[in-house]
Amino acid sequence: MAKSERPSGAHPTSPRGNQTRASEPADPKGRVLVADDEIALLRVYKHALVAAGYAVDLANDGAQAIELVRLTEYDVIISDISMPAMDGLELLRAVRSHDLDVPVVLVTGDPALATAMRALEYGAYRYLPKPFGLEQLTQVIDSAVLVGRMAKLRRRALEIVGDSNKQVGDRAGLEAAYARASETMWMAFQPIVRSCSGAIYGYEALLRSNEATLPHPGAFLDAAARLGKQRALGRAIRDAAGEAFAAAPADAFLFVNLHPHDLTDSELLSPNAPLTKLASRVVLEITERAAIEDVGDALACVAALRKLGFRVALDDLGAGYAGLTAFAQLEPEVVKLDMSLVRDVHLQSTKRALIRSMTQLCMEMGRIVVAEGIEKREERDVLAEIGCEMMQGYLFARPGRGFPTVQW
Ligand code: G
Ligand code: MN
Repeated sequence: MAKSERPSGAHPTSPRGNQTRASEPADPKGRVLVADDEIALLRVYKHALVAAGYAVDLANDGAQAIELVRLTEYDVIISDISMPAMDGLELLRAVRSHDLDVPVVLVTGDPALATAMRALEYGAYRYLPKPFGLEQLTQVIDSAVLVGRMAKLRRRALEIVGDSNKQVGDRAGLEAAYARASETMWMAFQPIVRSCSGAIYGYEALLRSNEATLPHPGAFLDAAARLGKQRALGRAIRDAAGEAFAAAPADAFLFVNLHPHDLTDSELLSPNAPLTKLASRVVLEITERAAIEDVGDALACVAALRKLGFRVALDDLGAGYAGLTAFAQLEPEVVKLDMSLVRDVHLQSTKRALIRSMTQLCMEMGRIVVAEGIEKREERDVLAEIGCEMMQGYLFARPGRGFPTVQW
């Protein structure tokens, strides 16, 4: 149902009653929802806002407010901070799971710096300590309406231009999006094949979710980092990958991406973790994009992982800024060449020469080379001729549910 089609029974009866529609301006400047547990105050707000040209809905607690937000698109929401059952900050968070942009103005009779800061951190548009003049209120609402409209336009522009990293506005919106992403998270698997035969060597587990505002794993992981939930997400990924892999072909390896951050999580070494139980079949990918030097005892941790039976791959080689320190320190059993190196390798002789040298060096050191992101037959043929042992990319199979079959 479209938000503007409100069923007639949906309005709370008290305190708004049936006179609401009658006293609304004919062509309102916008629609405002006011939530406050003091009914007398609600009437005052309403009177002032209707006089200023707004259509106004009232709610005398958070639950009623959320009910209305579900059915109606508001231009601004005003809420008292202290209300029984659901306070203004909780209301703000609940609002963000329905509307990422609507400005929320929080008012309070008990201004405390800590609450004010939390209100702003969670994306309240303004924090108004009582008492304030009605003129001040209408000024704040006038500007909030414009800001809210701008936010909606900006989101539409982002959808067109496609910078999907920046779609979730404030912290409350980010939390709501992150919660939805976590609920719908699943692991895709992409085959890694042997260059000589196309036989399966292993599968890389790749994070996926059905949350539209965090449309790729990078956005999901960034959201976790911004919310301080990196460690929890890392665990969820490893557990989900380990559990899903129970259904994989018997002799395949499982490749799992780790953030250097995950190396400091004691759970990583837990004998009871689903992944630890599979350790001898697991290759942990550590990216060259993030600086491993920043993680205090990363090397001790990698040594402990090897004791448990894990192998290590250096991921995204060629895409990092970090020189070869990670390569030297990690002593990876597997090296994954970044797709930026692989792309058009048949057309660019410098790339070809570089990959040839890297591959030869790896072979001399007994490391396995996986070329990532292969999309074209010409790339595959050149890489096979150079001697890359393993390959991965859309040309063979896209990441997908279960264990996708290979086109060879
Ligand atoms: O950083 P890492 O190498 O783990 O990232 C792998 C990412 O690359 C995944 O998100 C996966 O979906 C994507 N990917 C895998 N194969 C291809 C490919 O052939 N082309 C492109 N463009 N992306 C790929
Ligand atoms: Mn990877």
